Amino acid sequence: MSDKRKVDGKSKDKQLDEFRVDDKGKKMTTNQGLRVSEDEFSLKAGERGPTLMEDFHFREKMTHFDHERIPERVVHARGSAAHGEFELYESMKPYTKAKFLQEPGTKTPVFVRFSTVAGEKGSIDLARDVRGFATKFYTEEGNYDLVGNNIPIFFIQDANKFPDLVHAVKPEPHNGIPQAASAHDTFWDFVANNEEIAHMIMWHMSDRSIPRSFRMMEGFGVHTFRFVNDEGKAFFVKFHWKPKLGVHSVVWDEAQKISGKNPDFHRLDLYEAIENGNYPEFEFGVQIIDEEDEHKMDFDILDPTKIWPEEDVPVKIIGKMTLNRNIDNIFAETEQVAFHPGHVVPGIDFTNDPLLQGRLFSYTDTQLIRLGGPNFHELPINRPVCPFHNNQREGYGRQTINTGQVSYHKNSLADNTPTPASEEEGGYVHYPEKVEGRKVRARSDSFKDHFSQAVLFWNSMSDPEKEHIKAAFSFELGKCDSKDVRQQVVDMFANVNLGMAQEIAGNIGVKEPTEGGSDITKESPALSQLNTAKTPESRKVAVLVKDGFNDSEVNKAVKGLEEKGMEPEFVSTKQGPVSGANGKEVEALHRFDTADPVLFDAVYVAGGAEMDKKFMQNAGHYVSEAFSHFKPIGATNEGKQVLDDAYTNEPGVITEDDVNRFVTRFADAVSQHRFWERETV
Ligand code: HDE
Repeated sequence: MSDKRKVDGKSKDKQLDEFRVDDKGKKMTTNQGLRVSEDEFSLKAGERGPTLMEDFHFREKMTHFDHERIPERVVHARGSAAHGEFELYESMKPYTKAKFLQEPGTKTPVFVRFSTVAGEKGSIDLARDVRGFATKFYTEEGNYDLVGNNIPIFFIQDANKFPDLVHAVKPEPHNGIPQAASAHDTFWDFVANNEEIAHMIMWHMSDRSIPRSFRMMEGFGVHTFRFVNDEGKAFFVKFHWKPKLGVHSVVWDEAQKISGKNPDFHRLDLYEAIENGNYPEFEFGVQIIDEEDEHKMDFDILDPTKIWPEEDVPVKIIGKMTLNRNIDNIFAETEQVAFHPGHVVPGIDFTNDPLLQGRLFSYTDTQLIRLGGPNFHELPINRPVCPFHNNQREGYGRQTINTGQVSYHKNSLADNTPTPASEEEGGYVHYPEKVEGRKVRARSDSFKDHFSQAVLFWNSMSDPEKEHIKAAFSFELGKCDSKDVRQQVVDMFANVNLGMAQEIAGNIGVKEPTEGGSDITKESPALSQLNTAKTPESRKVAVLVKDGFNDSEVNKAVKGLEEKGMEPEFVSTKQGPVSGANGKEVEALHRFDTADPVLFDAVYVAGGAEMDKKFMQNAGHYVSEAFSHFKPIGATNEGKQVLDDAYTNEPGVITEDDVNRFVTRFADAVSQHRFWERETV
């Protein structure tokens, strides 16, 4: 086995190949390889008699089934994953000796698992929640895991509080309600009693927590880490993933409807994008602060509730990750993958962020219960692509057959092997940071400012984003039974913005706070999603079509949309062929009732001469729903009859008979993502 493991760093796929099994066309056997003659009926004493203990096939099959479940992750249980590769643009040699960050052009295989946090494994994708963004780099020096989120900060400052936070957000223990939702008393009670959470809650109430797609969200390492170069010099570093498609979100009403219409919306979006060759791409960025400048910011850089504003510390883009292969098996890969912030390589090190320090314990601990023992590194998805040798032995499910008599160090019988490697030979040496202090259970004074960056975040939002934040607070608190909790939260957030808190108070039936506000005026434009990348690529367009449609024009329009990178899909009253006026057919992939406007980015009403009442009603619903979610709407030919006067001249509504002009204008509208102007209309 050790030889087979010696594949180079680019061959994770080849390595996984050794474990892939295609059962199609094969004879059925037991797990012992014995051919099975009958798989429908158990072995009985007489056709109507009892089943016999002797039936080893039944026993094996049923036992395996009975043991199919493993404990789901205590957080981030709901996940969707893909394979890909990371390519370095720019050498990081001046800052880190990590081998995969030295030579521009170096490619490293990766496996990425996206997740929600609070919901159980089978819960909805569109919950208002933080998204996990965990990346395993299979480097030549061992696996490096960047276990991040789509929000750059965290709820708490010290790992000791993590179980409390998670207990508060999970379904309440007395009745198990609500699933995958923070809109309930215990979560907001925790918020009101833990002010360090203020900044994170602003992000949680923003559009960031209802992403349009995993492909359209940023990723962040959250903590401050260390880069260490080959001269032993260290730098503070924060990690970023920037999606090439920009950062985009859905609206809350839409999110709730998607949860019913397609609870697997994000999982399917990721899967389909990769199947269709729309490979998700994320650029990798680093923010670097010299060690000497550790105390130069107006906050403590070890505090995980703080960002380093990009305008103050620019994000240097150093590479790109492309997700280009779907998983083969969700259990073997997505479920069994084991991430750990402590999986590092030489040149990447930790800081004393007390949240990070606690995570360094928790992740291995959780894998032991989840994956049933200490050998989870041997599972195909977790194996490094470089060889691994040590004196660890035995344990549940051990696969490696270590040969030889010796399993200890130091030894003379095996000539002291396996031998620790020196730093020059690639041995990991912890950064020799000087630390001294008294043992205390305390929060550093430098961690006590909980509101400045919450204000910075609020100041940086555009008007529509501010409206969404107020609406989200009002929704979430509106679901809390305890008026006292609602009041406490509103009073707390008056520290961020008095007007915001007063408006929320007015919505949720509690007293308007009279004191609060902040004189901080600083903004960070990078925080607003309105300043993100915009493209029509890979956007899904519902093309509403009916028999008798203008086939030459509509086909040209649809082809034009495809050429601009969009994914048009025909929707009609019936699935199957729809005939154009000149006899050309298109295939309706969906009926109105098997799809829904919330599952598309835009609606194009092509219509047709044979539009009947059913078509008009359903198409009218598509248009009004898309309109109320601020989506682009287009209509040509007969389709224009579906759009009544209410839509004329509204932003993002395009009616146009010239096909070329229609395609250009519609593509531009789709790239805008949403027309928030309508919200204020
Ligand atoms: Fe996690 N976290 N976490 N977390 N976390 C887990 O590990 C934990 C934190 C994150 O797709 C668990 O394997 C503690 C921050 C992701 O498999 C567990 C603390 C960030 C994933 C755990 C944190 C994360 C996890 C559950 C506070 C962003 C999913 C199952 C100190 C930087 C990884 C597992 C995947 C999963 C513990 C806080 C991200 C229990 C104790 C901050 C993306 O070990």
